[in-house]
Amino acid sequence: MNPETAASPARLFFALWLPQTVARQLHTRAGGIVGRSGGRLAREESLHLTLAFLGEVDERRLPELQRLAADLRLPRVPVRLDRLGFWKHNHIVWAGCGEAAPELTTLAGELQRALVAAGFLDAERAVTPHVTLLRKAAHPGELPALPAQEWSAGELVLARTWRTDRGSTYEPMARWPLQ
Ligand code: 2AM
Repeated sequence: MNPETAASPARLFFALWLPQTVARQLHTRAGGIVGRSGGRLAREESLHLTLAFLGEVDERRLPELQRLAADLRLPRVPVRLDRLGFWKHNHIVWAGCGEAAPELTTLAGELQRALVAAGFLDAERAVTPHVTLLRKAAHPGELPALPAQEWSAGELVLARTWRTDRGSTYEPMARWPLQ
């Protein structure tokens, strides 16, 4: 095991991963903001939109979790990110959308319902769809407009995160197609 991860067990979450072209666009834009805001740029390859955060899961329950995800069988999700924003309470700069597609709300809702029923989550939580671009940022001032970034998400991803000295690391573990 990587010594950096030994002291902090993996925590799991479900997400939509960004296509490479969109991730590159957003990472480049975030690179243009960090000079004003400071903070830590999320790595281009780890950019994602979280649907449900589970925290630590006993690895003996992983097969059950994987079956749960495989049984969902939900449609592809159109995603449109068209604005940049800053949240003071957690110091992140994000890309998000005015209104989430109903397919995204349905996917997050069905997923969370199944996770609650199986005891992986205490309660459902409303999802505010966003992609975190910068962490530990100060107020960046007025943010530039974001030309809409649109794609059709075709995979539900189970990923893990762990904290290291250099921030959090995110790694996809399993994927299921959305049709
Ligand atoms: P964030 O980007 O808004 O910080 C992996 O940590 C992902 O799960 C991140 O996208 C993070 O959202 C989200 N996350 C982390 N801790 C969470 C929590 N306690 N509740 C909800 N989402 C969380």
